[in-house]
Amino acid sequence: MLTDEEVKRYHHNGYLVVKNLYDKREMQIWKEKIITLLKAEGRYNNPSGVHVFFLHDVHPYFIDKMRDPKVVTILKRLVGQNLEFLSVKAVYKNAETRFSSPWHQDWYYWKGSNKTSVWIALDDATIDNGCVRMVPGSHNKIFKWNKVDDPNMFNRRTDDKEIEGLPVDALALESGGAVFFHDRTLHGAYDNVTGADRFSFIATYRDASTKDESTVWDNAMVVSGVSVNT
Ligand SMILES: O=C(O)CCC(=O)C(=O)O
Repeated sequence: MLTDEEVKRYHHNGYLVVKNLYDKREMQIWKEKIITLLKAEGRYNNPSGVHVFFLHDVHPYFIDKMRDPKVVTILKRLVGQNLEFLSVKAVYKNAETRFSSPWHQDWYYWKGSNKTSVWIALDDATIDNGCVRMVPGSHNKIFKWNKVDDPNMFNRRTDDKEIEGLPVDALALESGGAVFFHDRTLHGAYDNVTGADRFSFIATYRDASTKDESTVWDNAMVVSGVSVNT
């Protein structure tokens, strides 16, 4: 259960780190399952190191994880009593996918109502192997962004020069740790200069009591309360 201080910090910074949300051994199981799923879909060698699983494609094992009270209880405190799960993204950086994830606000990709995502460390994430970094307070505005031709799937991004002079928090986290973040929080990840695995799993939810005009998702799973969208 979050303290009032943590909830306040989330609203102030646009993100909240929750260490040890999951057990390290459990993260190894998730990672092995994700590798099996990606291999089965022929996605494991995808040079982008990114794959989105929409609801119809999420394995029942992970459906249960996405509605686990462990994560839903926190989201209810941060977002509200009515919640829908939308999709989950595997980001698998390794010796072949070493590049940094560029600065962006997730909202560029989906628009509509605001969403909240949970970035989960499946491996220990450090500055050297590409942990995420966030600009605290950036969720209070939409930053300038460009559409670029990026085979690695990050084709909507904010130029590095927009970040100059802003505070940047590097979120090194041991596996099992999580970052809850607003979809306007400006974020990216460092290069993976170690070449070792740095896997993350990013689950996205929305406030189900707010009508969402986004066209990215055909369906959603209510994980708490009722929805005006489904
Ligand atoms: O490298 C990462 O894990 C961050 C990826 C990311 O920011 C995103 O997919 O929105």
